Amino acid sequence: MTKTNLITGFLGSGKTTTLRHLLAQKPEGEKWAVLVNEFGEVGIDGALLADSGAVLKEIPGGCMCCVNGLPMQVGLNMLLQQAKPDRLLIEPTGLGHPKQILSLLTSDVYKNWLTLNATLCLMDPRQLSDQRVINNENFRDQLASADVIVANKSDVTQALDNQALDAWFSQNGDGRQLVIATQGEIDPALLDLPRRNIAELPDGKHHHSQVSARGLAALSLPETRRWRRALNEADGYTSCGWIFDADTVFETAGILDWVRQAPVDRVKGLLRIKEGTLMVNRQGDDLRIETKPAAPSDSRIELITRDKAQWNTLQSTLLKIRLS
Ligand SMILES: Nc1nc2c(ncn2[C@@H]2O[C@H](COP(=O)(O)OP(=O)(O)O)[C@@H](O)[C@H]2O)c(=O)[nH]1
Ligand SMILES: [Mg+2]
Repeated sequence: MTKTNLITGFLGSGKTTTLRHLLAQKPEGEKWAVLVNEFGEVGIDGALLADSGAVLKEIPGGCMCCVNGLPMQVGLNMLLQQAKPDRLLIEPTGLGHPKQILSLLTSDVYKNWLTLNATLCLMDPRQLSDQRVINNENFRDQLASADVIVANKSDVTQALDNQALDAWFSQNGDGRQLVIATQGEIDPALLDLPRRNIAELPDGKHHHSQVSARGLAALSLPETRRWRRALNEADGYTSCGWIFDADTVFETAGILDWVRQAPVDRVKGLLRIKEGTLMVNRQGDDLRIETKPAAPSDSRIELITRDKAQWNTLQSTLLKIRLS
């Protein structure tokens, strides 16, 4: 039986950061697997987790519980049957539907394969002051279906955010454990906590568009052999991602400015620069930059926003930042 946890949380709350911390604590000799589902079509979290020593399966492009749960079931079956991991950590998209995922994981199909332990939900307490986030159904469902709430980013939260967290938790805590964390540095022992009996959640609206405008915009452009773009739209959010071929190199200062200034909620990317690989991960003003000397096998960057974005304007600036 594979001990399994869902690691949920809204866009940019720190799920992947937490996974990286947990994977770094993996006991020698144990086999861990990670199933990561991203809202964007392009898939970047996998690359951020690639050096972790875990067996990794990515499902990009929307919510893994949708389309009858098939993409998730295929990915999950492959991981459980081929890798037979001791532990499985699942990161759904920040816009995912935890109820549907939990019901799949607790269904008969998996009862001989996995033991579902506590669901951990990451949150950025600053989001409690953002009406559009707290009214978002996915945000609310994720917190409601969690067994442990992890208030992350304690290095950047202010007194007001902590008051908002206290107020929220006294109303919604419901006897659950609250963990305060920075950079997702939580105790791996939390993974062994059992799942609580959670109240039935109301069925969330489940309005994911089934047809995304995959690459349509790029088709008319003569340069498509060097890059393509893909859009996804669901639950009021849109993502736009670009993949460039292995020979494309970006100018470092220019791409960093573009990442900082793009008027969107979320930016994730893995890009070839002269010095090797640049990894960028931005939520609001939180920006993490990492570099590696080796060049990546392609360059990819993804933006997510709930407001209308000028994808074509952003794209033409992005294309100009290429050195080759
Ligand atoms: N300041 C600060 N930034 C954080 C913390 N945890 C994560 N981040 C940053 O928040 C952004 C989103 O993190 P990520 O783990 O990718 O979020 P995910 O979308 O939930 O997987 C990245 O820029 C992280 O470096 C934290 O505790 N403090
Ligand atoms: Mg992530």
